[in-house]
Amino acid sequence: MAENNQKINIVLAGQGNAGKSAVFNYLTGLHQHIGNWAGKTIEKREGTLFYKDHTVDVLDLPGIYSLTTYSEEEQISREYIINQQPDFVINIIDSTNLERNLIFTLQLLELGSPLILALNMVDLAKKKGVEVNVGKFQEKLGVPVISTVASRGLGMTRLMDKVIELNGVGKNNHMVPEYGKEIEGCIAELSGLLRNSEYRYPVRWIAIKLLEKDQEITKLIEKSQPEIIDRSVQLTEYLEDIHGHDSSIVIADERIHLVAHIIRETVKFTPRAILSFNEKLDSLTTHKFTGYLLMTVILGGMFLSVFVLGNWISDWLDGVFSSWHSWWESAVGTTFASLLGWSAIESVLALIQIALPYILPFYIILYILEDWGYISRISFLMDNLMHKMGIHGKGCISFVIGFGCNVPGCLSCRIMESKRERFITAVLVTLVPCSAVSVIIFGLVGKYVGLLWAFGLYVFAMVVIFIAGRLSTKVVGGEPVELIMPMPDYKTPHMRTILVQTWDALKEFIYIAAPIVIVSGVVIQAINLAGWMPAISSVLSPITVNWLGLPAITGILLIFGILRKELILVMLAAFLGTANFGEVLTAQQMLTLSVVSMFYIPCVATISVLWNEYGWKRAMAVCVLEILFAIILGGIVSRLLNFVF
Ligand SMILES: Nc1nc2c(ncn2[C@@H]2O[C@H](COP(=O)(O)OP(=O)(O)OP(=O)(O)O)[C@@H](O)[C@H]2O)c(=O)[nH]1
Ligand SMILES: [Mg+2]
Repeated sequence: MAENNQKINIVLAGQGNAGKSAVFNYLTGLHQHIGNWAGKTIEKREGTLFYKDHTVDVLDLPGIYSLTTYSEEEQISREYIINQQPDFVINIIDSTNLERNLIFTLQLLELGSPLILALNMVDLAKKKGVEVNVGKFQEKLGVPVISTVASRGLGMTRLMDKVIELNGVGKNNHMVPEYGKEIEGCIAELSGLLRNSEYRYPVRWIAIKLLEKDQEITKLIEKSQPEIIDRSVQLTEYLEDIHGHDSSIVIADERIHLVAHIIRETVKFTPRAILSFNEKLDSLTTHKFTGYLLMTVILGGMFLSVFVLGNWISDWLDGVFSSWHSWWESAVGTTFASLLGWSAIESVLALIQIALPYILPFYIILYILEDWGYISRISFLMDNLMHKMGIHGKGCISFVIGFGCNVPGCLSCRIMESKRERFITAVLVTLVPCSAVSVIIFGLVGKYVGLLWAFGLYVFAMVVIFIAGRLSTKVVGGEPVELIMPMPDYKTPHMRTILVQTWDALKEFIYIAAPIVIVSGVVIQAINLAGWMPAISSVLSPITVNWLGLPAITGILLIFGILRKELILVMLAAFLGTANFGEVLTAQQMLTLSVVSMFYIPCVATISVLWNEYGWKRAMAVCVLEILFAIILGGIVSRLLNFVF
């Protein structure tokens, strides 16, 4: 066991997308989600590393992606830093974006945190012609600076060596950001008034926050020393009179100047006459004509490759598994127990044969697009359309993530600025066809009705989401918050990151889906063998058979589908003993079943996220509305299809 004095706590903090989770993953061997857009890390996550006789607890914080003083994420970081008093705060900085990143560094310096800077992404900075003089930089800020390339683990050993070298040495003599004369005068006066009080925060920092009109700090001081607030109000008015702006803007401006000054003294820019490949790509992919064209090609290509690859793997597996049933029967016989046993096996085989082949390529391609930086471009291109739905363009990021799985899709809505937009976006995300629904669309409609019909279903889902967005904005009211969205540079996708993340997604799929599938398969078979199936099916048949025109068995499948939507198809195959759905469903039924599966209810995992984030009343309201909507829509679609087939 490590001794107490060998335990070190470090916190990784920094702007969104700076590479905190990449550092965290490298140090701890854990797998926090990584991607090239700001706002991936939702909850703080802890991990431990053993290094040179030290136990180092590492904490990955959500990124800061707004420069306003009131951003929730900045509060999470500062609360954590002040309350937990970590031994070191490692400020991860994106070197390609120093202006933006250093503003947060100044705030950390003001907070008096024991700071070490990791100048990350120096590989990309170099390509952009940005070269930081690390020695000068270190001197200027008065804190140790290590250059790193977190995605490849470069500089991580030096970072940890620095932590260990400085452990117990005491605070370093860091720079105190200095503002203009008037502001310093105000800070000095407030600091004087605060001098004898006992707050957890440094006095100078509180003074600055009061001048910035930070709501939380103002409330805190108002409770015990309201006279200080009276004075700070006078001082902010005085600053606003001189500068003609809100005092928080005056201070933000000064920070920007300070950062510009630091950069001027420590960074060498070598302008390049020729645009890099990524820069050219950036203008092409965000152009008002080529941008949309490329988006259609990229997303179309994505779905096409998932379909082609998925079909190919699925057919190949079909051949592999085809003789297993007869083996089983000849080996174990056809007793009640053996039939149930086969149901369990059959369910898993169906899962592997029907779901996995589509989910695997889907995630690989999604993670490539994510790590490359394309997802932010999609939301940039879709910004106008998203505004028409009453939400900010970055909501589109949640939609794209939702294509993988609605759970992280709904969680990522936290990047939305207002509660109103958060909720609307989350509800709309539940309508996005996730990879489980895609299994149904590809494996059923794509394979047996035609690829164009499958594409049509995606377009149909988009139209439904758009209309639902417009309606919910009308119901909830309000306007989207105007906010500039950070657009990360393109990065060469990192293959290891992509494979590790795909494996994580698959692992979760296997660990969670497999047990559910086995239990559901056995239960359905037991119900069937007991002869109860007709009774249960007939309860639901007014909806399934009469209204939707589906076989009666789909009723029970739709109920089990709430657990996981791919179950609808997997259980159907297991129950029928064939994955050749063409024999048992008509094209019209396949399309109707897909439409209903797409919208009829979020799966339990998504419901629990909605419940957690927005309360049970809203979660239940969403479920009930979606069930009604899907049933009504399914019946209409089924009738309309009468004219086609
Ligand atoms: N080229 C290069 N890419 C990097 C480096 N560090 C991280 N990345 C990539 O940068 C992107 C962002 O990395 P993350 O670790 O997810 O960033 P984060 O700070 O945790 O982001 P949030 O959780 O959203 O705040 C990912 O695509 C990484 O693969 C680096 O040093 N060089
Ligand atoms: Mg992160």
